Amino acid sequence: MALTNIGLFGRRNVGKSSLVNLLSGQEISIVSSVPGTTTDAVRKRIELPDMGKCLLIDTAGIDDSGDLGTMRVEKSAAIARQVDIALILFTNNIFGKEERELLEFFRDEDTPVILVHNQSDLVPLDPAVAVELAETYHIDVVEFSCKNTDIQGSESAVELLLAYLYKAYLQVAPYQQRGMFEGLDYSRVLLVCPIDSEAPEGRLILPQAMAIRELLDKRAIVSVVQPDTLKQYLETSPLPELVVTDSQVFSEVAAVVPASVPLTSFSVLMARKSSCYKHYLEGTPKISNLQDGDRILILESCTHHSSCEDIGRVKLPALFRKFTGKSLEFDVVAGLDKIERNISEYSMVVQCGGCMITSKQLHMRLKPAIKAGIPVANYGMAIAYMKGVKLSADGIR
Ligand SMILES: Nc1nc2c(ncn2[C@@H]2O[C@H](COP(=O)(O)OP(=O)(O)OP(=O)(O)O)[C@@H](O)[C@H]2O)c(=O)[nH]1
Ligand SMILES: [Mg+2]
Repeated sequence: MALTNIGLFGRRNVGKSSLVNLLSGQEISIVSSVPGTTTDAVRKRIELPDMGKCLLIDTAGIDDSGDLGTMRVEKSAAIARQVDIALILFTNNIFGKEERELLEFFRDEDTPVILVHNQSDLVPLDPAVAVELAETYHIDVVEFSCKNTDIQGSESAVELLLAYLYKAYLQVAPYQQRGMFEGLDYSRVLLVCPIDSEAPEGRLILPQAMAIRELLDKRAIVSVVQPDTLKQYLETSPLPELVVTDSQVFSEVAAVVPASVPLTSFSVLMARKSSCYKHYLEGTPKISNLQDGDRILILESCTHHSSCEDIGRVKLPALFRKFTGKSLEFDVVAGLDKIERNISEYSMVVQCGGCMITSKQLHMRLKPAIKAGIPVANYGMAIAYMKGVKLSADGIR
């Protein structure tokens, strides 16, 4: 199960850093009575009961002012977009404009929120405030104190908070990524990684590095070759149980690897990880139904990787046009940029591997298309389909 990102938000001095320290059992974040103590976000990996690995993200106050303060507020807003679960802390029964805007933002993003009235040892939660929030937003408030965690009587406030966190976690669990090789039990795997002019200097790209790491974790034996040494490898070494290739050389590799050996690509494995995989499986064959004048949206989630950029802007559109023989229009939207056109103007949406965004971000990105019944595909699956590589429901040839 992947890491669950839990963000703590609220005004300055409400006790965000104190709560991070309390949950992690360590003095991770600096706590002080000076408002604006936390400037840059502080991240701490912890294990929470039943939820496994979580990343706590302590943020700067949402009410900070001045030039630097505004930058901090913007930084907190950027983090708000990345979290799976949000805690909004408030004190003194003040749940004002900032908190309401934040709460509504999370609602729009389908991010579960837990409201925490902190410092309740100083000023207890006013039942009228709790009722108003319950009526307006259908949300409970946890009465909490970092200083006196027995505030809830027999049930400690920490236990109550953990119970709320677990409830929120169950809501986001369906988005959580699976491993690239989850459900695939191969102990000898060959990876085909082209090192061409588009490869980054001195390192492997993320899906390749992730695959190697995951296979090593599974105690599999991993071999790595370039496309031009693949033949030599197959002639001189025992046959691998699975071959994983870069999508761009899918057909070349498929021609050389014996039909008896299961074959897939890094981007298909990335697609398998995602909660959208079943939509990709359904959507990809719809490429064959595209008509002249159809418009296709390409969602490219990293902004810095030149080889992805080239695939999304040049290679994929060329492949679509060649395969369908139709005149098609393409829009590329990079990063988490806004999609300008109405989603209903598109006949298909093609998502990149999504290795640079969280599974929830990917899910949210594709949700409007899925809701509107527009076929969605992923780079690797679309490429395999158009290159004539037939994949099973498990993503394997
Ligand atoms: N009495 C009481 N004091 C608390 C509680 N939680 C935090 N504090 C105190 O409140 C002050 C602010 O706590 P922080 O954890 O630094 O607050 P913060 O929200 O991280 O503040 P910024 O980083 O400035 O945004 C510190 O003096 C804490 O010791 C609480 O539940 N009760
Ligand atoms: Mg702080």
